[in-house]
Amino acid sequence: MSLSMIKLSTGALVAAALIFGPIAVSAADAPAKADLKKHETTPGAQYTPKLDVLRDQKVEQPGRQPGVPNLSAADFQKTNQTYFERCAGCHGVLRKGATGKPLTTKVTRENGFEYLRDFITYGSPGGMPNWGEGGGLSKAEINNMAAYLLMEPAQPPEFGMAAIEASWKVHVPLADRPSKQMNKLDLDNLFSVTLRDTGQIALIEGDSKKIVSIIDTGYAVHISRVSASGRYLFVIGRDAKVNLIDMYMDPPTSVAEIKVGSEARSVETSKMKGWEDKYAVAGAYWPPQYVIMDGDTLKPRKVVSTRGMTVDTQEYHPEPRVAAIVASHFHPDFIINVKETGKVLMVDYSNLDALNVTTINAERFLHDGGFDATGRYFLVAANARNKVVIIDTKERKLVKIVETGIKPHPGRGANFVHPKFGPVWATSHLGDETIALIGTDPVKHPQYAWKVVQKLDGQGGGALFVKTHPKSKNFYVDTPLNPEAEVSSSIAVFDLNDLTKEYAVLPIGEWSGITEGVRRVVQGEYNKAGDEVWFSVWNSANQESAIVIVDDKTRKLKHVIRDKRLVTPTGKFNFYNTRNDVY
Ligand code: DHE
Repeated sequence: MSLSMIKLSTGALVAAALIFGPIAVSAADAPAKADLKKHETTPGAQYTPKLDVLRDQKVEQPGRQPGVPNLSAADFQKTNQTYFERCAGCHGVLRKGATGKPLTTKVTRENGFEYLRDFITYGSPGGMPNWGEGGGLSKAEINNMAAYLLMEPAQPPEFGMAAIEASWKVHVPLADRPSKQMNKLDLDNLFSVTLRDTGQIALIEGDSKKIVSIIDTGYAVHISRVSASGRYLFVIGRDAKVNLIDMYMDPPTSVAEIKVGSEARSVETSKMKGWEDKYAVAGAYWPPQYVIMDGDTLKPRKVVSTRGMTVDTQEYHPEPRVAAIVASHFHPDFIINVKETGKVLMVDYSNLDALNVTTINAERFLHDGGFDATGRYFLVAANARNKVVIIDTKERKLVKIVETGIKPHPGRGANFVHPKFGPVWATSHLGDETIALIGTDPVKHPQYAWKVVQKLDGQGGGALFVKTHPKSKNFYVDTPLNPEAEVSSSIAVFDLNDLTKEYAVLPIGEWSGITEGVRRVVQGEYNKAGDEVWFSVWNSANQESAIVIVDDKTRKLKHVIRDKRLVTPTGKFNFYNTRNDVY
């Protein structure tokens, strides 16, 4: 029995042995020390969800149980915040495990307080950071966390239809909206730019490169999508707030908003012929659910839980998060990727009262993806499984699951015609320097279809997004999470005419003219014509950021947008390319 003394709440020393009962751990049982350097510099480790919105929700403290420690109400809420922010991304809100191990009380109580404390302090070579040794948690915080993990998990509130409806606001009713475009903007060549840390988007004109409007949206806004007609822009924040922006108004205005949960990342709108602009859908991380809404008002129609069995072990998972969502061009389907259970749901929205869902068993940890050039096949990364899943959206079936590299992260991927292998779709990787090209033409190039036909070597790991355009002969790969400053602030560009040639490096960070900060260069996005490509130079909120525009033909600097309103620009969504799935 351990006799160590631990501080469970400010000023209170408690004998661990008295509280926890039989916890026998000797120093020799403590886990091996993590290689802190390795963890800090592993880009994949920096790229796990942080439930920083959920963090601020009050949760109910579990009642006392014999043999289990208690924390003061203040320490419990504070520790819960830390858990949601730093641990839940890997271990799950309800601690059932995701990419990290389960931390259910069955597991934690078996291991005991001291083991947990040491594990949190020192981490493990398996990927657990060492929070105690320069990892940002004090001894008292670690003790509280070890005690917290011995308690039953705290469950944040659900967010059902009553809460969703209560959050729904129509700022401009349909009757008060114009029937035609009232502004002079070239809507097709406009960009919606995420201003991550101000919870806003900037609308930037493609031709003049001028910021025409800054619109308040959700907290730590994540992505934008454009309705099939091009009239409506949908923006989702990490706080699960969806804003509907009417681009016909002068100026474009947020005409409705809604919250679909407490934490979310994805939104999409119906694109099937005959269903254009009819519905929108948003997927939540917490609670695990998706919500179908009217496309012109966001009136919530249907909320559906994604809780269920995992594809592999077929065990119940209580919090499978909704990752990427795309809209089918072949059926009135939303294609909804459920992360922790590894299922792709093809949700037929043609009859919301008898929802027909084709559930495709894919692979766990689905994250992001996009269509092939024909729009028929959808390729999505199961990043923690190093695989890409291919779905035939016409036949509503799984085509193949292929291994690509360590932690594929394609964004929506990039499509081009390879001189030897025909049409391919590309993904970069968070965990290695390779870019995998997958053949996508089963008709004219069946021998290459759904295989990794070639791997290119890029600048390094920490890549998030690849980009090209049907009219371009360039293929760009970013590396914003690479630990080397030179690599994270530049872009590799390959020549599609000759992929045996070494890539060229464009020093985008330097071109921005900004000298402060890490200047991470992230997410290339083409203009409508496909003759220029825009990159974000992403600094922290109190530093200057910029957008650097490259002339695609010459690969030379064309323009830099520097403006004090451009705070933490990350994703950029060209209206034409986004609504037509051009990438
Ligand atoms: Fe993203 C897309 C989730 C961190 C910028 N991001 C997506 C999608 C998901 C997702 C599920 C796909 C949406 C879709 O297609 O419907 N992102 C997450 C996370 O869980 C994660 C890892 C951590 C978190 O807590 O949010 C995360 N993402 C980031 C960033 O740190 C990035 C680089 C900067 C930012 O703005 O926060 C970032 N994510 C993006 C961008 C896209 C995206 C720009 C859309 C890319 C595209 O071209 O479609």
